[in-house]
Amino acid sequence: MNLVTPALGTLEELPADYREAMAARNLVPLWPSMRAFLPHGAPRPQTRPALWRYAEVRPLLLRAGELTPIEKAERRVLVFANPGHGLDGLHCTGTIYVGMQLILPGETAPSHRHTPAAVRLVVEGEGGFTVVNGERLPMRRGDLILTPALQWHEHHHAGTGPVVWLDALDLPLLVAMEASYAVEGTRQTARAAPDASATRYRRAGLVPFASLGARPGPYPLLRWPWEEVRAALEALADDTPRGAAVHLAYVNPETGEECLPTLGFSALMLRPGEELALPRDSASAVFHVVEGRIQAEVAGTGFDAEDADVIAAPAHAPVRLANRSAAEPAFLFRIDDAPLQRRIGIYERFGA
Ligand code: GTQ
Repeated sequence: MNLVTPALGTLEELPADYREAMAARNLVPLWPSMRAFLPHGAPRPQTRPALWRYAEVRPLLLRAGELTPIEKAERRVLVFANPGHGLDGLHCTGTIYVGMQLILPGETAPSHRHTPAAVRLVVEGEGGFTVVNGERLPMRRGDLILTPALQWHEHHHAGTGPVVWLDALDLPLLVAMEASYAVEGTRQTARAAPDASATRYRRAGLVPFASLGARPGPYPLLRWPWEEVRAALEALADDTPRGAAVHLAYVNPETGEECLPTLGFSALMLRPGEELALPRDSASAVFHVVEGRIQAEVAGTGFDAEDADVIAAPAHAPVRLANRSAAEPAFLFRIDDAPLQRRIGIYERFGA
């Protein structure tokens, strides 16, 4: 059935005295804004398909290292501002904040905690590490590191040369909730032990025996080393027909659910020359090339991307990916807001 709804009344067609009487009492008629707030059929995202090239970001980030000492920055980050949202709102998509952070040898980004949750994906450099609630988490290229909501975290650099990583936070969401704030802390004492990815959660399918009786806190694992993720993708590729997605989700090893309640993380492998249409869904997403050269088409806009580039995809946008190399695999990291959408009951996956 095709419903035909009439055009709705506008503000202009209302008498001026009536509009003024409303405005003076902090009242606004709904109907002139009805369609903007509840568009028919599908959302109308402000977020635009967009690409940030690491080759362009890197020199500007390194220059920030010369211009702004860490004490003057606290976090030395260049934020990827989606052009559909303007430069001030710090949106990469409607819900996802993304930036790239630089730390130089000997520097410390001091301890703090905040209501937005964060994830890091290491882009380059050796010797960086993050401490989360006393756990020392080495930062090697491609590693994923969580700093969940309200967990103390600080970043250090004990090596040489710049260390750069991608930050993704659910910040726009917390800002919309008027719930975003941070607390400063003192330097944490980091335990010398290896992190849980090398000890309690060394292997998928095995958890500490004691977990069966009483589960540990909500964030038992905070670091996923890239070498493990890459090897898992390659093994999965051997058992996946070409054209079907080689796609792994990062999950909480105790619950099997997404790592964070708001944002989801996953890694994709494209075999040489492979093309893939991702199932279209209601989530917004950000793609980061970990390795390789890809062609992406987001809601009809094409991008050529390579190592460390970032692409924003609005909610509901169809995404196609292709590996531009006929010889080498390509690896992508995806951040999406599907976990939040699932929790509030609005996540949808659409047919081709
Ligand atoms: O490293 O704690 O990109 O607090 C933005 C806010 C990174 C961080 C960001 C932050 C951090």
